[in-house]
Amino acid sequence: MPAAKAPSVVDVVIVGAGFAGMYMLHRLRGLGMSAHVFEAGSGVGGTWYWNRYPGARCDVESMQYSYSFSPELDQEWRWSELFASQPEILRYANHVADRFDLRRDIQFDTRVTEARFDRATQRWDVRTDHGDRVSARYCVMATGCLSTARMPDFPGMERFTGKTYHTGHWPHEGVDFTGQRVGLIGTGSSAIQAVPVIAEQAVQLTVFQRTPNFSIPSRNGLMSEAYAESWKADYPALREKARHMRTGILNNPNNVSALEVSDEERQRIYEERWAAGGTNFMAAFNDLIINQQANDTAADFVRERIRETVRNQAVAALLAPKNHPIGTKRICVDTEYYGTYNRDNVTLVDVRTTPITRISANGVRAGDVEYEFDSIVFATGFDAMTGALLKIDIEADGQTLRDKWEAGPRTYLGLMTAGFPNMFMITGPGSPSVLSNMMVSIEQHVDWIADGMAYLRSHGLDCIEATQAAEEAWVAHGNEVANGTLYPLANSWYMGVNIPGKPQVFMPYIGGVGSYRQICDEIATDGYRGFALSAQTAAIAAE
Ligand code: N01
Repeated sequence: MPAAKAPSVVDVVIVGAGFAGMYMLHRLRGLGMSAHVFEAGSGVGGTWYWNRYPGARCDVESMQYSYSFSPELDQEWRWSELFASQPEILRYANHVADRFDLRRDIQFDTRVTEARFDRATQRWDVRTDHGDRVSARYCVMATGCLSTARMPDFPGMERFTGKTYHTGHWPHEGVDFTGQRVGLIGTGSSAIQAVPVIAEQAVQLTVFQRTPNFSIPSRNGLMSEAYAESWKADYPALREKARHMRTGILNNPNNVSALEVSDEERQRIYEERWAAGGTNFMAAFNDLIINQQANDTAADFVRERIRETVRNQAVAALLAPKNHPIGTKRICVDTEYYGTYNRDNVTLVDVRTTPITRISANGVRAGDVEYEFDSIVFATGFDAMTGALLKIDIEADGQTLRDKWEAGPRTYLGLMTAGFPNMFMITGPGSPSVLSNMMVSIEQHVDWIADGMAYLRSHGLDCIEATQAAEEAWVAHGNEVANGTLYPLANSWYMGVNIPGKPQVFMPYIGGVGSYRQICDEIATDGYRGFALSAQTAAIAAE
């Protein structure tokens, strides 16, 4: 793979070559700006580069989980399944990198370690673990929301003599569990996809569950030519419509309360959505995430499906979530997850009643039982939304980002944080990001940032900074919207609860992708309201 070398001076440094970083580079080239991308992995694709666990696939339909910026790309690319698998999405990312000749400005296997803003020059000084040092006018953090894998700190981890894996750092050569006794810790989206596939290979699979999750069958299948064509025939209009949806997904929302219809009608609608599959289930009614009673009807429906599917009713009871409203922890999408517990070689261990006390040389100790394994899979999630950003030493005017966000992330629109001029975040905390179709949110942020840079240039300006007041108002608005929903009731990674010591604040913006886009557009049209814009010459004069 051709390795780009870092220039010493560049208009923009982009951190990360996932879908966000790749599109950012493409847009900046279109503006005639110089840009250099640093990427820790050896290839493009971000999340889809790292998360290679068995069963990994996207749970947004591929016709919608893809770039929309190029009508030619839209027409050329052909997905083989309704919900593409990780290898296919990674092939797509590589195709985009080749098609738009992106690699020549991407430096792989290089991690950004420091970024310091110099107020006098209004430039970022960016350094890497390979000794690169680049001076950049702008720094764009395309570091991903779920890119810092979280390993639990059970005592004895180092003593295990078998193999350990984290779903978010899966070996590129793959893992064959044939003939193995496998322990898997966690029951989030990654586990729910991996469990059915590992169960088919392993002699014995033991799943350690702390919190059961709601999962909807994907009903994935091969994508017919006719289905692909039905999208392609009207792609620009469908893409545009998706940009204004609440989640950035055309999910056929039913704008009716779950409490306004008869029991029979409600049941019929849930059954229809369940049979169709996927996250559209949560769009069955308009109040599922704001009204507990409405939410209970959906949760009860799914719990009933679990009882119907899982033969052993004691196991079914353990798998049925009780402590959070449906959808307030990320809804999962599966292929045969619950049915997998009917297999003789699969065991579920409830670690709430029998906590994992240590990892031993041979396996996992939970309660009084020592489980012996050849391999342990950690499907234990990520330090979400802030993890990757806070791993970098980011500093401006003597203040570090870690200090600034000590009590939780604070941003204006999830795009910038006050006190850190010319540093943008793509899908940062305070934006819809993880509550949306990431492709739609990524493109919206990249376009907004690129348009902003073009605006600055055309107005003889080169510095943009979120004001403290605008940030405070945005954080307050974000909290108010979140508190009007059921989301804060769940102990979720949205709230930072999965990381010991992490401040517990609701991190994404839940006002909806469509209305968020409108707010961002209005702010830009209004001369970037809430941002202080200036020119380097002005800064020097002020000094
Ligand atoms: O991680 P998670 P994930 N002892 O944090 C458990 C996206 N994604 O990798 O809930 C015992 O959801 C933890 O238990 P609890 C998607 O946005 C998308 O699965 O904290 N258990 C939980 O069950 C998703 O939400 C796709 O009680 C421990 C699990 O580990 C996000 O990524 C596919 C533990 C972690 O679940 C993260 O999903 C995959 C401990 N010490 C992921 N520590 C698609 O698009 C943690 N757990 C399809």
